[in-house]
Amino acid sequence: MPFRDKNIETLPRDELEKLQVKRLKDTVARCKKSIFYRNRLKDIDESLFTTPKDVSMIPFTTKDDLRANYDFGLVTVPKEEIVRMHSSSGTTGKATVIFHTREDIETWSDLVARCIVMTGACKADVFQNIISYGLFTGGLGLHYGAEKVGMLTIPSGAGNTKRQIQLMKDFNTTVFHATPSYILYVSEVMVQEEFDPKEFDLRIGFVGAEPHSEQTRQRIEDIYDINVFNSYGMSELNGPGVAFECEEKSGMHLWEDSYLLEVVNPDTGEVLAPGEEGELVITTLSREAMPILRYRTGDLARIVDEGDKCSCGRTHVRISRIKGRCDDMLIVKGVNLYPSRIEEVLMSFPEVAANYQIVLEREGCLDSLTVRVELYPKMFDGDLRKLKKLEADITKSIQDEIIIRPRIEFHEYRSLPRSEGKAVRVVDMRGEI
Ligand code: DLL
Repeated sequence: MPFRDKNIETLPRDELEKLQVKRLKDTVARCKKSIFYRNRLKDIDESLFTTPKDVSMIPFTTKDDLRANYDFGLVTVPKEEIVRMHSSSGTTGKATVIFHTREDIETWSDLVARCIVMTGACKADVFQNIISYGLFTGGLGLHYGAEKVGMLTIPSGAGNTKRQIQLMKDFNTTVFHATPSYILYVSEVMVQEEFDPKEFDLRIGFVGAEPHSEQTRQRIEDIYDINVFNSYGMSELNGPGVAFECEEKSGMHLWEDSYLLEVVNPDTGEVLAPGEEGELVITTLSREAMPILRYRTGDLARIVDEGDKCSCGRTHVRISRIKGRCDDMLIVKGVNLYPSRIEEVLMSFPEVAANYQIVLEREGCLDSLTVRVELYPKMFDGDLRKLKKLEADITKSIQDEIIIRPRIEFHEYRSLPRSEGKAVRVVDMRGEI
């Protein structure tokens, strides 16, 4: 079983918690140097902390706090110490900015390198980083980690799909990093260009940055005949490298020497017991320029290990696949639903291609839900009965899952919009009531 830093990755839980308490105290003391936290933490005496749970004495930090303190309000070092800025993608409002010192970049790259090694990828691999570079953290985040591991790193970025395929062929790429939706699109273009996605030298894929179901992972694995690992992170917490799957693929290990995890009820903020699903709240434990305390990530998941050690030997907590964001929850005809549940159903039908859209409209005073589904070309052979049956089967399976009866609209293969980065799955045209 490969490790990048075996001592820390397999540190016994009691020692890991001691380390967390020490780093939490240091982080709170450091935060008090920032304009934003100075006031907020004036009644907190971190020297009294004895367990990681004491973090719950500290108030939450939200995305709105980051926006309100744009640009340097959370920074704890002189400006000359800052070497890098990143920004969140701003899919849910104004972007937020994050700053790093040289040491922060080192720590972040080490965390990413750990993730890479944990999947079995190594120095001998050729790594194609098929994700945006720039303010988005996916590109540079993985890039620095991959170079630490010593992989031949191809910074191909997102887009220009035919060139991506050419690079894969010419340089015998063995590992890629991409959003799941884009790498599925790449496979479609391969087929169009008369390549078989299985004929490449690929053996491992890292996918993340957007919600995706287990079924979608399996599709990518089957199409390319590779192993695919889920990667979770967000710019406010560096970017990728927060949590990643190991070879066991039974949850993503969240690096607890650098991140302190709580799962809370998104409505009340109450801390939940291990195993309960809620919003991930994360405190950075090893950041210099811009440490963040109890950050409300907006992401919904649960702790999956409840004290069992992973067979890989790592002691760091495992979290489930991200179910969606609290603000992704759709309320349709009064029923709460997450798009990921519809995706799970769709991807269990082999006739259905990987790209889909959920469209919400208002008809009179009622909501309507339409699922636009792409079908593989072989389904359009003039056999209407076959299509009708498929429509009825998908409608029933979705209704069984989410209660609401959807309208299913079939579209030709590769006709729905594609994205090179995060896919946009929901089109809500209901407007304000
Ligand atoms: O998406 C960082 C990243 C890049 C992670 C590459 C993994 C790979 P942001 O643009 O700030 O950062 O968006 C963060 O994306 O709060 C989640 O809602 C979502 N997200 C990230 N990874 C996953 C994942 C990057 N594996 C937001 N599964 C997060 C589901 C994910 N959602």
